[in-house]
Amino acid sequence: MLYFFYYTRLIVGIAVLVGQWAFTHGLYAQPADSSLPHREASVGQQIIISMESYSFTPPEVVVEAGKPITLTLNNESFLIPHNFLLDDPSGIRLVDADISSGDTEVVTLTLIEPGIYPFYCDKKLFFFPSHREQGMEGRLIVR
Ligand SMILES: [Cu+2]
Repeated sequence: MLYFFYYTRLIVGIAVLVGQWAFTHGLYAQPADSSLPHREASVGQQIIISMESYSFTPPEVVVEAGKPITLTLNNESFLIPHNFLLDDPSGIRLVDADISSGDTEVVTLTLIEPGIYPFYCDKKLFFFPSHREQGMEGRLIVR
């Protein structure tokens, strides 16, 4: 399978903050049909995912195959580190990003193959269940 992906790491940069501001103020292009059930952007596929204890919001994201995707991952938990692990449909790890409490990471990638790509956080404290086992998982649906 042919995957083209690259990984950009920004440490709570001003660019991210400006990007979030622009997103929340509607400066990015919106899909023509706003009744779509999933968060989709027609240009650049800008997706913001909040990481909480223990969930991702939104837990399901639909994107288009072959077009760049920018994932802005915000760890909104207090004192709890999370990670964002994205696998392809066959289980090959594509993204492994550690995100400290209060931090933001931006990941850019392009997924060529349609399918369901699970994402989750596998952090775990001592004998407690992993964050994924506590519900911290979601899926990226590539069409
Ligand atoms: Cu976690």
